[in-house]
Amino acid sequence: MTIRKIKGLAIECVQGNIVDQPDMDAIVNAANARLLPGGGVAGAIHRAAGPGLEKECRPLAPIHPGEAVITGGHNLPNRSVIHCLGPVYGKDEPADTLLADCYRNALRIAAEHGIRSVAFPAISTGIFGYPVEAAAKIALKTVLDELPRLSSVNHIRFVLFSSTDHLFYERMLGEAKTKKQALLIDLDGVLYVGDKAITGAAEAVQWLDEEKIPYLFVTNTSSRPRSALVEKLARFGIITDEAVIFSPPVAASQWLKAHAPGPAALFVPQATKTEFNCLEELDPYTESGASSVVIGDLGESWSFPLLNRAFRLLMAEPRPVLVALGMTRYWRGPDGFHLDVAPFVKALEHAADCRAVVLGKPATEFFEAGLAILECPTADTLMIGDDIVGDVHGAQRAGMQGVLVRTGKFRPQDLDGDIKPDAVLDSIAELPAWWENL
Ligand code: AR6
Repeated sequence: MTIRKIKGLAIECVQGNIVDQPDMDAIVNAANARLLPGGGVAGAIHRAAGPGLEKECRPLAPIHPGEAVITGGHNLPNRSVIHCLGPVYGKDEPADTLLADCYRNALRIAAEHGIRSVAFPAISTGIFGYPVEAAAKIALKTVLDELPRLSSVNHIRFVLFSSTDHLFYERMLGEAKTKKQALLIDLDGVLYVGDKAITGAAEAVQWLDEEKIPYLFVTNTSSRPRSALVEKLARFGIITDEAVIFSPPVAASQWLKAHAPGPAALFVPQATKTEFNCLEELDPYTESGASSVVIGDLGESWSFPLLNRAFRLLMAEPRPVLVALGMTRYWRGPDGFHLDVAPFVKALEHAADCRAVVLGKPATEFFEAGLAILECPTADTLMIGDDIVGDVHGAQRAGMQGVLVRTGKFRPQDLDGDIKPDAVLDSIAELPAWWENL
């Protein structure tokens, strides 16, 4: 059995009987024009549903090739039956359009009725004589073309009677969708710079929502909690939710709970501490007894005594683990470049002779944790960011594609180095047009 997840829709094919799909809301009937019991699929469905189905069908008939109507499931385990009349091959023309109409109309009726899962037989490929390979390609293409309009429908199953047909569907489904299917999106520098939105960013995110393309905002920001980022994005017309934002504090608090329970010495801004609520915080004045020393972006709050306290904690026995909330070297604000987390972590690693666990970009583990939330295979995901190292190279090392935008911290010389982005866009506003041509 092959299941593909494409833009939030699960598409699968199974070998079996259409009347034996109890987990599906609706099954599709390869009907005849009068919606009567017949051979093949129609015969099986009417037999399993009982005479009530034929009675309900009577006033709905006749239907024409390409049309679809819906009835209840009667004695079937399914809520509904959608009846389609496929074209008779060599007679009803244009056969390909009429067959596509069957799938399109069935899916539109399903969406109108709030149906979530639909099982299709290979319409027209039995008594009506349509070559199964050509029919299969039309079926899959039509389903994919309908994706943006599927609303409630999130699961489609092709049910094939014969093993040969099933094998062909398996292969076709396996080869489908060469496009990338999901996105990780950096925030700062991609959607906004400082307090200024990037032109077209809100529209690009809205387009992702409309197209149902799964995405996760992946930021190395450790200077503010997700709640503040949600508010900030809302000011730019981007309505989102904390669950769609993945940041080093979130990854770090999960990791510390599992790997270094005990008092955490938090070198993060006060506002970000809420993300670590599940951990015990070490008293801010002690210089020993930490299980972990967590370094975030303290910006101008860094001072020698503060950095030195982190160093002393790291030197105390038993030695705590040093955790870096990302390894971003610098960021660009409206007034110019600012040191980020990495330089301070490097200083502490050097002085205390230890290696930090990096829970943020460009660490592969961080990208992988984000991908796990998206439930999308690595190879099907791309990362879009303004940092050639943290975003593009980090994503490429984790097995994704990395797309660079010429906004935020981008500098033309970024393109002269060894790291080659998979694509370079002037800004995220170009994303929809670029994606369509993938
Ligand atoms: N479950 C899944 N697939 C099936 C089943 C089943 N129970 N039975 C057959 N198939 P067909 P059509 C496969 O002939 O070509 C009827 O008599 C079958 O192997 O049911 O659209 C109607 O009354 C084939 O691959 O549908 C119409 O007059 C595919 O399903 C006419 O046949 C479709 O076969 C419709 O012809």
